[in-house]
Amino acid sequence: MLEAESSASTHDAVVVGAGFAGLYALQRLRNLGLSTVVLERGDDIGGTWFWNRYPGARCDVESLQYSYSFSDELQQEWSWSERFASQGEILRYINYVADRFDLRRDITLNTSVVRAHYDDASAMWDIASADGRVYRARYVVFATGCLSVPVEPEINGLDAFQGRILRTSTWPKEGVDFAGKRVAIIGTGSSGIQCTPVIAEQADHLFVLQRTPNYSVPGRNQPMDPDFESDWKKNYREHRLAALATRSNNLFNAGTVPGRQVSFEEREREFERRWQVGGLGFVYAYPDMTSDPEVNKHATDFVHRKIAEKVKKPEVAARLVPSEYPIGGRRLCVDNGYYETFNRDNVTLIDLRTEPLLGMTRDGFRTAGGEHVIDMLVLATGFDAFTGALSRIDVRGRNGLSLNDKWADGPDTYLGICVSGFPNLFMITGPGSPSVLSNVVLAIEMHVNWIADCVAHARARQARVIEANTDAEVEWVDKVAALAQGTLISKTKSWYTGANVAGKTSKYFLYMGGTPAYMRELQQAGPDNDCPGLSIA
Ligand code: NA7
Repeated sequence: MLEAESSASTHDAVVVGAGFAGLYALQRLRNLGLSTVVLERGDDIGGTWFWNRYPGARCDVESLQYSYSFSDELQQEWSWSERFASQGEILRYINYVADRFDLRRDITLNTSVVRAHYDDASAMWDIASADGRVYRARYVVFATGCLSVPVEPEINGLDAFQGRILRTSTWPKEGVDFAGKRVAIIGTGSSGIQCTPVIAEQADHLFVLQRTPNYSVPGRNQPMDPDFESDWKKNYREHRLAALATRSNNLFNAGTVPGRQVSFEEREREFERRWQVGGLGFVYAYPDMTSDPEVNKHATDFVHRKIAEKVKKPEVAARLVPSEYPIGGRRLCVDNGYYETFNRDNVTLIDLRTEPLLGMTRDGFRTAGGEHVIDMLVLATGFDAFTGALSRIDVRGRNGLSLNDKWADGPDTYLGICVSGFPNLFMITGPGSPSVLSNVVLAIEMHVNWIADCVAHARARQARVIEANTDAEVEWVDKVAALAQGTLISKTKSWYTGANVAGKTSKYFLYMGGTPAYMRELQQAGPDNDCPGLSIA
């Protein structure tokens, strides 16, 4: 029991997080008639798009797809200005949605949730913030994001550095002036790859400290074509349904004929065509891109050649070519001029594999090759994905069971939404669901709709408790593991497998069966079938 419980404010539901997921959860739960409050640690809404405001931040899903589908009026009235929306435009969109659906009145900002304890007797959750406020609610919905807790890298002497340290994951709202500055960036994942070209254009000198090269395809971002947009809007519903019928609920014009069945020359033409179109569609050229070694090697070699063509100095190109893993093992990056940046005179690539980083000094950084003076250090070093946010909250279910204890060997869930022993707790895009392998806005809507339908079902039966059955959870965990078995993703070290966080249990965090199969699972597990994997009492 929490100390300030007597002064707790009581609600039907508490939603934690006011990003895409939290806002839609509020909208749906409120429409069910539930008194709902959203608690957000930031001083404004937007989640990922609130925090990651580094220069060059942009979505890698096309803007007409990376948006809510729940309201056709919204779909029709909002206009995206570019093929891939910038962070700023997505944040404006989220704010527009909050105003349009009058969501702000139920959102409490500057509220960092630190504890959520379930009380068996009342079947209620007591949720406490860092500043001691307590909220009681029947339901708690964690809309805390898959990539919301940054990893603080272990770098010797970081405290000794007298210059400015910036993090892509918590970029200053007022922006940063790089003019005349010597800058170093650590991290060459999506965040690093996106901001490198922009910082290079402004800074006096930029050092890019690369530990593992990543694969990146050109985004070929461009202003929105008004004809394309209006055509899309005329058939929005059909486009959404078509997207949901694909594995990643994303229209990439995915190829259906296996690459193995076509000639090398034909594959080469198709890779080139997709390379020119730009974006993540490159890895959807063939259904066996990541499963057939020959097709995968061809795609990998193709990108290696492209890097060598773009980067003028062969020794620099050689360092940028990923050799540790084939394409598709990690999340593919989408860039706007990343490789070309290394042709600039004011950019130096430092390969930490051959020239290890020894640490920071007062005035810069030191590698095995010597010391470099810098004014600013940018950390683009990634996130404690999937479980990071929940593991930092003291969540306790039945009989005081701690979620961290329950998940000591990995995050067992039912559908990636519920956890047995934790009644009335829901996660949106939680571990064990497709989450980041899909267009996450539609994945969020799918989860919120399922949760809302289950809550409505329970309320219609005047039930107080919705809880995943242990058997159903075990079955789900086995299914997730079986689907991941042998995949390139499961064999490659990355944040997808938890390998980027020291000591993190490497388990299967993602459902890899694709969206249509996952939707069938949700349908079978939902109220239409009387929620067979849940105890509703
Ligand atoms: P990522 O993709 O996890 O990238 C983090 C990068 O930081 C990666 O290149 C890491 O190298 C590097 N890193 C981390 N720690 C260190 C240390 N100590 N020294 C040197 N380099 C380090 O995170 P992002 O933010 O770029 O992208 C995450 C997702 O957000 C992205 O896929 C989109 O979906 C949005 P490593 O590869 O571990 O050797």
